[in-house]
Amino acid sequence: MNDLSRIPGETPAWTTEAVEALYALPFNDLIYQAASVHRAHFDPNTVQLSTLLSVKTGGCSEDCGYCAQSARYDTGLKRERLLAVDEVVAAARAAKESGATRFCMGAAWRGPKDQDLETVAAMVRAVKDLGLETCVTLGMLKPGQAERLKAAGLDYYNHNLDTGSDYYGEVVTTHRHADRLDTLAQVRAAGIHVCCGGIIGMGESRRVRAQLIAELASLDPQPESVPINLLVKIPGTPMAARDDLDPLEFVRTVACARITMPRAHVRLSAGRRELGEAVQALCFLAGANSIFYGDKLLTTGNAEVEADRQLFAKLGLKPESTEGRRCAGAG
Ligand code: SAM
Ligand code: DTB
Ligand code: SF4
Repeated sequence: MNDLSRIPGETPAWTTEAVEALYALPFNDLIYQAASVHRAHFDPNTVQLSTLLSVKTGGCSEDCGYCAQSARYDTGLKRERLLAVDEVVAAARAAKESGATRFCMGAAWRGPKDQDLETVAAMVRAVKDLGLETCVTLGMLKPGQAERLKAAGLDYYNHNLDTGSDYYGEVVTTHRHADRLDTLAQVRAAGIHVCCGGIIGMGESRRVRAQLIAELASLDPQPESVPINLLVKIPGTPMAARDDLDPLEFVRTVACARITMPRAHVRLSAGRRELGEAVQALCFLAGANSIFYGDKLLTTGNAEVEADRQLFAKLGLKPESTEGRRCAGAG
């Protein structure tokens, strides 16, 4: 089941039970196994840097129970129109100067209207022209839209499974887990790399976390990027008062993602600042090799760039260059 020689297209499905068995290992054994898989596929001291920008903020029709941007909850967030292309280019240029290699543009939509997609396609072209990898997350796609994004030069589409399929209905009711799979299939068919992960700490059981990892690892081909988000509790949302997750359970989740998806970039995403330096260091040991980098996520704060530089110096980590990765041949 954890044969390191698996090749894309021949991925055996991971079962929830098999991932639960990983979670149940003694912590040191789990981390050792994850670190070994990490070293077999990547330079363990290199971390890929992606910077986020919300290009259309707030007012979303969907009811995702964790989200600051749903119009259904009073989160105090100010709605904003779709940004202009030059505003996005300025932010992307700054991200590149800080050392990011990928620029991820997020929109608070159920899915894009064709007219808005044209503007996003222009953003993708312009960001790509700066020499950055491009990523967008726009919600559910309709037939033909993924092809238009691909033609604009899109490298990655982020669309998370978010939680195990058994728990999905507890988190969102305005779309279904199957809708997420449908958009992911369209992204793949258009030849765009898949960025797909989830959120933990939403009150789900360990079994649900194991199901999420198994369902991500069973996507065929597996996602090239896997963001692991820790719930950021947004006042006004139904999840504002969820209990804190044990940080070691977050580390275990990272390790399970690394073991089951050996070639993926596993990204420490939302909630990273709240983990603190020592837990982040454990996550890097457990196989995380990507972060969201920049002082802001979409609507909430992220670890400060200066703090990340100091952490990298303390741990001897270096940022990944796009060139280095091409040589390594990983996504
Ligand atoms: N509307 C699009 C969608 O739902 O795919 C794109 C934007 S949405 C904000 C992107 C992802 O951010 C979500 O799928 C979720 O995994 C993550 N996210 C959003 N709010 C979060 C929160 N409060 N805590 C942790 N992760 C969050
Ligand atoms: C992902 O998995 N996490 C990012 C990105 N993909 C789009 C978003 C995190 C959002 C955190 C809450 C906020 O800032 O609104
Ligand atoms: Fe938030 Fe995306 Fe859900 Fe809209 S679809 S509420 S932006 S997570």
